[in-house]
Amino acid sequence: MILKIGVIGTGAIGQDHTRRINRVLAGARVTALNDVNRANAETCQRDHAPEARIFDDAHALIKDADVDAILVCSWGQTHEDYVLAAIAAGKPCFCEKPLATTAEGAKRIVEAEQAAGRRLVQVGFMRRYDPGYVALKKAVAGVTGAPLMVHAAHRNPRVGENYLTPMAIHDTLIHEIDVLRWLLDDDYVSARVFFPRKSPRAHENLRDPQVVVLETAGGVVIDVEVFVNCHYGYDIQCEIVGEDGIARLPEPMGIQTRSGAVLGQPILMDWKDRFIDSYDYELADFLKAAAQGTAAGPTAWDGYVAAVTADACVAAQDAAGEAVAIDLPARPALYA
Ligand code: NAI
Ligand code: ISE
Repeated sequence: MILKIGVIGTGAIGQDHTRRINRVLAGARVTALNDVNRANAETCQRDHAPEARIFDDAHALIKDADVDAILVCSWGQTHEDYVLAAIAAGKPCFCEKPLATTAEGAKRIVEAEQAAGRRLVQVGFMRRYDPGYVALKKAVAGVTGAPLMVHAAHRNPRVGENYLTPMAIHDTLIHEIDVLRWLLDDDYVSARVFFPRKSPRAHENLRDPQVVVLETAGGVVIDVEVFVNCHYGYDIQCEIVGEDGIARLPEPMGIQTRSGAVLGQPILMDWKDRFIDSYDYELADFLKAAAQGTAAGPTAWDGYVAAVTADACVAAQDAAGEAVAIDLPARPALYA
């Protein structure tokens, strides 16, 4: 059986996921596309899914009998509405991060999924599928011994004028919030944010860089540098310091050169290239589970925990270095 997929939001990642489903992965076809900007859906249809129908109404796409599962790849503030509609239609739904832009929104999704009685939502936290992070998790379970500290960095070459200070959390740090919690198998209890001197490359309404310090229930202290105008590349770093040793996230593969008295290795510039394998693996996982009428991978609960943590980090941006507490309710049985 070929699974029929409807994609909502056909910008950068919606087009890339459509390409992935139709040209890289087996078992599914994109049959329906929607975007508030119809021209983007037409570009996606022309380049990656010539047989797909374009819907002017995303809700009609979700309900259509010729759509078995949904990919939500529109802007973050639209995710909740579409994911709730997919759950109401009983269709598996892959939602790009963030699951919702508020913790209340993510909670409504968790409650709807619990009421449906089965998992229907996978959140696009693709780093859990990255071979480097998978190897790091194995190292944490073995060679490093119990973790004490994590040093991490999330650097983008540049961002546009519409990227504001809280987006460094909701849009960017959100990946570390999820993957570090998964790596450590621990939850966060507090967040602090520190702002060094502002980079002259950051536009007027953005405080960049910033350092987020998270503390976990198990007493691990994590510092993450978020620097979205670093200029030189898309650079993701992570080092775990444990009782018995240290483990670092491997650099992406790149040819090493020796020339002009310099030992060199290229640095990627685009997030699409840095995690290209993980996007393939996360969607393969989604398609496999969706064919059984359910969802796998990062859960709506993970999306909710990330949203609660992100809200605390945004509050900490205005707390002059003071700690903001992170309180989580008990994890529902569906996500045990
Ligand atoms: P984009 O701006 O390139 O594309 C978003 C598309 O959604 C646009 O074509 C826009 O017209 C459309 N759209 C907006 N509101 C809509 C609505 N109500 N209904 C239907 N379509 C709507 O943005 P991009 O970079 O593709 O990001 C989309 C989502 O994917 C965001 O939530 C972002 O955080 C996430 N993302 C995840 C990445 C990852 O590494 N997992 C990487 C990049 C983006
Ligand atoms: C973007 O939306 C992503 O998800 C990328 O992975 C991240 O590195 C970037 O900062 C975000 O803007």
